[in-house]
Amino acid sequence: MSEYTQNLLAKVRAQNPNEPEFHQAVQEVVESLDIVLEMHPEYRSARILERMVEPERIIIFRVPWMDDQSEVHVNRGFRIEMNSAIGPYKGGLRFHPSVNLGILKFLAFEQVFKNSLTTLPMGGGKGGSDFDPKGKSDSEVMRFCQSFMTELFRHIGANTDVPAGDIGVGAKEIGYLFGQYKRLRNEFTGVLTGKGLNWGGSLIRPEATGYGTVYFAREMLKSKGMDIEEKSFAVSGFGNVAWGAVKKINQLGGKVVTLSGPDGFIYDKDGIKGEKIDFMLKMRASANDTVKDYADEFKVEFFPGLRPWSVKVDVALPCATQNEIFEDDAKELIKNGCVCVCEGANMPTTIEAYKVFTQAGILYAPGKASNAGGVAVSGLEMTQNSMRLPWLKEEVDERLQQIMKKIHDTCVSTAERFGTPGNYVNGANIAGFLKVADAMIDQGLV
Ligand code: NDP
Ligand code: 2IT
Repeated sequence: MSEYTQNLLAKVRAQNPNEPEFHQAVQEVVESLDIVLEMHPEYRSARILERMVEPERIIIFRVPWMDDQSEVHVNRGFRIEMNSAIGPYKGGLRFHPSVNLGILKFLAFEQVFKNSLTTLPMGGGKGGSDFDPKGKSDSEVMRFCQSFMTELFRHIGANTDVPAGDIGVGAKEIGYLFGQYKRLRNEFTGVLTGKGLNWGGSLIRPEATGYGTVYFAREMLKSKGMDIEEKSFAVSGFGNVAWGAVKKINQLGGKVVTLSGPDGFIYDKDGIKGEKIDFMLKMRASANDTVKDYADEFKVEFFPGLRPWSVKVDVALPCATQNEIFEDDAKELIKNGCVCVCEGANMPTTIEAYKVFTQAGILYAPGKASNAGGVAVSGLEMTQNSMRLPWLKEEVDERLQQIMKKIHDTCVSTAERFGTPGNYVNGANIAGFLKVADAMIDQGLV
């Protein structure tokens, strides 16, 4: 790392204490950018990076709500409006007890680069709450969402900031949030994406992140003369992203043998297919949050407290959460012959682990490139809302495939142009950066 980026990173650490995930996300990006800053000192003198690590605006608010026993609870709500150089802030909302400022800043920072890669006009943002949806009744979730939106509505809008789902926020929560926004503003606009299909949502949005990740993996494999057919996959998580990925892998002839949850992982040697994929939806909706339910239902092996990276597979798709592949996991995957790691989750691989992958020369794609299909179809949902015209499933899917291929090819060509062929991390970081940086320069001191 150059002295300039070392200093920048030291400053980020000092000014944002107790935010290790944010430091990690910034480090991964600035390590890739040294070469760009060397070739283009104008980015340095315009202090583009210094500006990009500082959110344009952070909103933190109180979310009081009442449970079914009339007990009052107070959670903390957040929205990080990170960068609007290329479009309105865009990014999901996460409801999970682990949510804090640092985690949402890392997610918002990643989102800026990801959204830039999609080729669509979207800035970057992220939000959420430390609310734990686990075990809550529908009416409790509704009251929480209404209270959350009662503050958030004044900060967002179809041309300002467009939230969507993430961990703990799916179609149900988006519905409650949208209903409250509509009441408060008295307008029906595309202020959220991931909406219900009969009230402005886009076909394929629920599947988009998982599908997109698999389309991306297909391109990676193709670049080495390989195919998804007959390949075995380890998938982690069992939420929205994992579900879409498992569906698409099956459609393309691959076999998924693992899923994981906070309680451990399951190994299904016959493959997760057919009704077993539908069971994933039931597990997610049950608010139980245990993947062991799958092992009980289909009589397969369950490994409590472990992650699925010790299983022998061709491809690994981490789809649960940040920092779930550590250095030892990475070594284990490579030892077992894994040829490709493609991230469905955001930053699931630690910096030490991703260095193991790049040194071993296997195919490795960072989430900001490979999981961009979710936000890309969110962007297409915004387009359809603006036109007031829904597209057919085939049309959305075709565009998603084109976008994922374009992101893949951009990563490859950019990595090559900057002297690190095959390095998708550099390709994604540099290509994502250049578009936003140039827009910031065009717009003056913003
Ligand atoms: P879901 O809430 O649908 O599922 C998340 C899954 O991961 C749940 O099973 C959850 O269980 C599990 N999980 C969370 N933390 C852990 C943990 N520490 N160990 C093991 N499992 C865990 O979320 P999504 O599928 O939407 O999101 C998954 C990942 O994909 C996240 O990193 C998200 O940021 C990313 N992503 C999501 C997109 C989307 O459109 N939804 C788009 C792009 C990326 P539990 O709740 O009990 O912890
Ligand atoms: O991490 C992500 O890209 C998302 N959670 C989806 C964001 C969106 O606006 O669809």
